Amino acid sequence: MHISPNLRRALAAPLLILLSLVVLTFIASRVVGGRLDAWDADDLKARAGVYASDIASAVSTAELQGALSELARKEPLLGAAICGRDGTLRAGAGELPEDFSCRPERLKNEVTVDANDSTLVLVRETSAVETRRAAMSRWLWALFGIGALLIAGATLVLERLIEHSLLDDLRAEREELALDGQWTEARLRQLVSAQLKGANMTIVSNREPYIHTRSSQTGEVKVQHPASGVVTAMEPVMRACGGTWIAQASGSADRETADAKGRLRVPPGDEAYTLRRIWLTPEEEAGYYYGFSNEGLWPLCHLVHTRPDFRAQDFHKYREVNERFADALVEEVRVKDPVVLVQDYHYALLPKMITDRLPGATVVAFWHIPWPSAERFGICPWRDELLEGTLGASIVGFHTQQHCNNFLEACDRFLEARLDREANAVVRRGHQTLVRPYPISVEWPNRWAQLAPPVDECRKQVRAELGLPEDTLLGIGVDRLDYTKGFEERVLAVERLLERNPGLVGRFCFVQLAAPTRSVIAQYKELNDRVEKQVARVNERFANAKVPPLKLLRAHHEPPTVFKCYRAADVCYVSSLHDGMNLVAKEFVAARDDEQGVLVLSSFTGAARELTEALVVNPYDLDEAADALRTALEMKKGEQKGRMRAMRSQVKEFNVYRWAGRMLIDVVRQRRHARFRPLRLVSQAA
Ligand code: ADQ
Repeated sequence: MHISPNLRRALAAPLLILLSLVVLTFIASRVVGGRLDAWDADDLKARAGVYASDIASAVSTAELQGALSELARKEPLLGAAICGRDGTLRAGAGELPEDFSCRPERLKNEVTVDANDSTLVLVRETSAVETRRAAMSRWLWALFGIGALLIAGATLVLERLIEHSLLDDLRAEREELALDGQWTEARLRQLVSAQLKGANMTIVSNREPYIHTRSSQTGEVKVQHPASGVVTAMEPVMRACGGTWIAQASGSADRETADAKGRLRVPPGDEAYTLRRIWLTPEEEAGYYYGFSNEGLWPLCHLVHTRPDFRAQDFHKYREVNERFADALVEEVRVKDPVVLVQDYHYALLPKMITDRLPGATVVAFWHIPWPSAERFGICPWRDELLEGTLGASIVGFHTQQHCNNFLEACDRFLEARLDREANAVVRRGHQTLVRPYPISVEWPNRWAQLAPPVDECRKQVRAELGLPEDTLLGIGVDRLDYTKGFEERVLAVERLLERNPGLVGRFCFVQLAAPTRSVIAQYKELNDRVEKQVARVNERFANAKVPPLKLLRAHHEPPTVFKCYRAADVCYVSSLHDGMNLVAKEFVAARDDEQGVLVLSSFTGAARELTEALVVNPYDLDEAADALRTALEMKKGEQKGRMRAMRSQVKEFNVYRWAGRMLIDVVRQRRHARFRPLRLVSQAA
């Protein structure tokens, strides 16, 4: 008969218990039987003591015989005898066995009592004792048998229960740490509460998620959502996970809406986490933010032919501000081993500063912009310090594998560090940093898309608000006014489109929402002027009273307006010259639940690797870009639907919850490894 290993394992414990109880019962019946016998003999001996004195006082043989007969009659005896010290039989009564002898070596099983110069010998009737002994044995076997069965059964059940609950735990953990399936806000929240409970999730970023501003006209305080990819991605994650977000204060009413420490609960009206604001002095902001971050690191990391400016005083301010954020973080976290998500290039030094202060912290440093090649990175005078600071993290994340490779290459080239190519990690002074690609995304389902009016209404409203006829073909661009976003190339592509397709003049308008950004930096001011002039020139060249070729709306727009524009457009053009991911492309896809609209996407964005159904172009190649715009405007509805549907399923599956989930699963694993580090066995010298 074949018995499966599982069944064999399950039966082993109960069988062992059964076997042990059989042995125990056998020993118990022997011991208890012996004891019963001894008690019986002792009892008889005690009672015989009374007769022994009569026997001792008997003077005649008849008296002796009479006393013995009396004894044999009253007690359960076969017979009784009086033996002399010399081993002779002096008198006997009852039915003494034939082979009875008074010799002391033969008196083993009989009960003997001293009676003066003789010994009273009692030969017991053993059948009653035997019967009692057998009954006792039966009871014992029955009792132990029932007990054994009960214990074995209970063990079996208990074993199963424990196994099931362990399996359930393991299954739950495996499910929580698995990536497949749809990621939602609830699933992310569940992961955090089950695996990172009490880990005090804290985010540090430059941009704050909610800016309070007081209107100079009405005096009213308004909440603004900043135009920032970092905020777009991190805000839904924080809403799901809770915790604290530490960021630079930036609004005119920020101080009055926070407590004395700069804390407030957000989102307003639907409070889910704490925002801790930090106010920087104008000198700090000039050196850390405008100087080193945006005139040094930003152009260093983007291949856009803008020369980085490195000034020592800026770097010192950058270091000081990183220290200030590290101090604030220590103030905010209440545990020794928090999980800290450090966002972007403004805080390259922060991971090490945090782990110096809180060695138990798990720091993830996510770099939202590209990481340049080692050659390019090497021109930064503080490259070693930046790398060392970043390597204070347990995990360093980028959008693409290429950026990871560039980072690993820089560590290899500029630091004394070991690259673990198999684990994709850098090991320096015993500290391991994993380097991983985590392509960022947008929330799905997207709340702004859900709140927006139906597409037809959006089309009508936007055209009416822009003063355009209802049948105008509409192109849309949504960006911060940054030189990495390819504004000039976009305007030139529209110009080339109209040049090559004169029939579109008066029918097509490209609307650009451009949020002013970093306008104190010279290159940004110059870009602003150049774009303005170019737009004016193209509008003049293809002048049309009803439909100008370009509309530049230079302002920050709140998400409902941005999403209305996405839904109203026929084509969205993302022309970044170099971009980590570019969330505008993914937002456009998320906004189009009507499965219409075409995305023309620069191949120099991280998004182009995922959204392969977009019309992917080189934005420097104006002919290619113009052709793609024309193809988009002429594309049949069926093809639009096919492409949009494929992109929507990609963004739905790889949404921002999955992005955060992947990162946090790696955090859970890292923390587990840190807790159970392999033991280093050192051979002891004799
Ligand atoms: P950004 O450079 O800010 O992000 P992006 O990813 O496109 O670029 O995100 C921009 C966000 O700002 C979007 O949510 C968009 O809707 C919003 N926005 C843009 N213009 C706006 C306007 N005029 N008014 C209002 N809102 C506007 C950085 C990196 C990117 C990376 C993200 C996230 O540069 O490469 O994708 O972080 O990691």
